[in-house]
Order: sequence, then C-alpha cells, then structure tokens
Amino acid sequence: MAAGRVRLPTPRSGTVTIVSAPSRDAIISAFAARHGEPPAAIFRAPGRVNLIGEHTDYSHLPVLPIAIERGLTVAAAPAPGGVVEAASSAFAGEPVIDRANPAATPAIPWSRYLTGALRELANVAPGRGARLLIDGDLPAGGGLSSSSALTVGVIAALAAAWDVPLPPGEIVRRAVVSERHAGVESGGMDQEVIVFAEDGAALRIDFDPPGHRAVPLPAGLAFVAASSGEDAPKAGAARDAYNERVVGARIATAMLADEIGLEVEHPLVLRQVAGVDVIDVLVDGLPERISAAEAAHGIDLDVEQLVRLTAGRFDHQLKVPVRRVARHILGEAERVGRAEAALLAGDLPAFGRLLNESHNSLREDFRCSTAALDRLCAAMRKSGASGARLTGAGFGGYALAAAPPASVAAIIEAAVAATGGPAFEVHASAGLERL
Ligand code: NG1
Repeated sequence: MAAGRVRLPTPRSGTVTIVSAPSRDAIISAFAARHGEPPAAIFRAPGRVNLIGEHTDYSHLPVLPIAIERGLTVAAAPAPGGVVEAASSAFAGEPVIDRANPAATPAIPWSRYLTGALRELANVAPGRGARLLIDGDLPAGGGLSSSSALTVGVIAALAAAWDVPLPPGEIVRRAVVSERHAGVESGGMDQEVIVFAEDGAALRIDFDPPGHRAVPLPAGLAFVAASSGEDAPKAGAARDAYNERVVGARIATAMLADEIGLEVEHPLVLRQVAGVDVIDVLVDGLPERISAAEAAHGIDLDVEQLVRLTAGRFDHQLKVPVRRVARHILGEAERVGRAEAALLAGDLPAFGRLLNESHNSLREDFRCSTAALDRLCAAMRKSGASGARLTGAGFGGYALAAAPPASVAAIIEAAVAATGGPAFEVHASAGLERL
C-alpha cells in the first residue's frame, strides 16, 4: 500500500456494494474481546464528498461539501502509562505511540495521523495513555477524506475517554493542524464538514470570517461517488504537488497585492485580493511559474512567508505554478456561490454545469486531474449525470456525479465499466456523533 492513507476494504467490482456501518454493539464487543473491558468513548466520524469549491480552502475561499453515510468508528479507553496503542479490524499495523515523544512508525503509514493527533492533544490529560480500536466502511485512496475522519474521530474519542471532552470547534481546530503535521498544508474543509454536517444538507463553509451554514438539498438530486481506480495517497508525489500549489497561491497573493499596492497580512491567502476590481486581468499578468525565492526577491518580501509549512519548509528555489493556480482558485470560489444559489433554487441543470466547469478548470488550470478521472467524469455525464467532477485533492482518487435519482443505477454501471469501480450512491449525512 502506498503510504499516507488509511486502507480500508474496498469493493472493487459490482455496483452498489455498501458495506454496512459497524454498529455500536459490534465495536464494543470487539473492544472488550481485545482488551477485557468496554471502551469509555465511541465516536463515528463520517467521510465527505466535496460538491464544489476545490482547492479553495487554503486560500480562505468558500467550499460546499457534504458528509456521507460511510465513515470511521473510533472506540477509546484510558490506559495506565503515557502510551497510546491503536488497532483496527480494517487496516494493517498496530501503532504504539509514546505521548511524551510521539513518532510515527514508517512501516505503518496511518501512524502519521495518530502522531499528528497526539501532538495536538499534548495538553489534554498529559501523561495518560489509551487504547484505540478503529473500524469503518470508508474507502481510502483519495477524495473521501479518510485521513480527516481518522484524525477527527481519534481526537474526539481520546479527549472524551480522558474525561476532557472537547467542544466541536476545538476538535476541528486541532484536527486541522494534526493533519498538517503529516505533510500536506491543507485547508480546513474536511474537518469542519466532518464535525458540523447536517443530514440532508450541504455545508457552505467560509474561512474569513469563519463560519458555516447548512444548504438544504433539493428533492430530485442524487449523488454518486466513483473511484478512478488510482490511489492518490498524501505522501510523496501527491503531497508535493499539493504543497506546490499552496505555495503558488501564496506567491500569487503576494504579487497581486504588490501590483495593487495593497497591504496583506500573514497568512498570504488569495481571499485578501479576491474582491479587487479587474482581478482577472491582473491574474493574467502573473508568471506561469516562478520560485518563491525569485518572487520574494522581486517584491521585497521575507521568503519564509511563502515557504513555511507546518511539517517543515518548502524548497525556495523550486519553480511552482502561479498564474493558472490563481485563476482556478478565484474562478472556483465564484462557482461556489453560484452552486449554492442553484441548489437553493432547485436548478439541477445549472448546478450540473457548474460541476463540469469546476472539473474543466481543475484539469486545464489547476492540473490535478488524471486521464482516468477525465474518462470517469465523461462516462458518468454520458450516462445521465447532470454534472461530474473530481472531488478532493485530485491526482487520482474519487469523482462525484450529480444526477436525477432515476439515473443513479446507469451512472454507477458506467463508472464501474470505465474504471473498475467502486462506485456507489452517497447521501448527505450528519457529522460527528458520539455513539
Ligand atoms: P482530500 O485529499 O480529499 O482529503 C484535500 C485537503 C482539503 C482540500 C482538498 C482540495 C486534506 C486533509 N484535505 O482533500 O483541505 O484542500 O484537498 O479541495 O489534505
């Protein structure tokens, strides 16, 4: 398995193969059989599908995801000593992490997420240990947010097991930073929707000022999630490609602000220049690629503002994409507003067109699609989807189709024929729950 993603069993053929969600009783018995006592806390953290607003969150521009019925269940009990032991019926390896010095085990890729979570829980019941058991029905491989479901579920369950339950906003805040320790300088979309989603609604999330609101979904709109058959693990190439674009967006912000004569504050996010008049024209004047070192030198800026990452620093000298990244992000942010309005008006064709435009922009400008994702989206559109796009970070992983319910079976069949699947219907579901 490629590093960085929680590997859960994934049906690779057939049509709608929904693995049933692990019940509370099942995880209690599994925990008791393993540890001789029941867990003190059990949380269910859902996966998510982003409807639109891709690669906008780290520019503090809006997103519109849903939580889905598939997710991870995390059971925890306190234990003596300062060690956290984790096991899962669904993925390999049993990490044992010392809270005083949390270090990941390279041979157990998902231990990176536990380590990140424990670093962010350092001030919660320090010195106490725990046992964790994790189960679930959420396919990994990129796009459905298995890593964020894991970090959110672990943080919520450990804090509760240690009798220091955290408020929802605090779980989100700590989970966002936990995941950045694992290497990707991501925004906060996944953790926010995993915690705050509501049944039957999408969640419009804003980052500046921070806030979210439920957007009820109209009747007659169904969603299919379909795998491209390519994993997009957040390690190695996909992590580097993601971080390159984060740095590209920061460079674009700094150069645009310099051009306009606008004072920008740390962190450098495109949100700060998004509303400026004729921004599109200014974006067209940005360099195609430039290194952080060159850009910082040209505008007399401390290069650290461009390259600092939670997990370290980014190569100052590497040329990163700037113009196309900015064009995608600013255009995508506008599509989020239009998609929300289309949902509220029940205008499925307009919503579908926006999904298609989003995919085209991700393919042409942001360049995070793949041939398999393009083929998959085309197949789903041809078989009745009103719109289809890659969902999540891209570079492989999953795509989403929006469609009238009567077309769902044909879309699933076409998706499986295009890539081998899996493909399944997903429903907008509630966020984090204590079971
Ligand atoms: P995925 O790769 O689907 O988990 C990532 C980021 C999001 C967001 C999207 C792109 C993580 C945990 N999440 O999602 O914050 O930036 O890419 O829109 O890396």
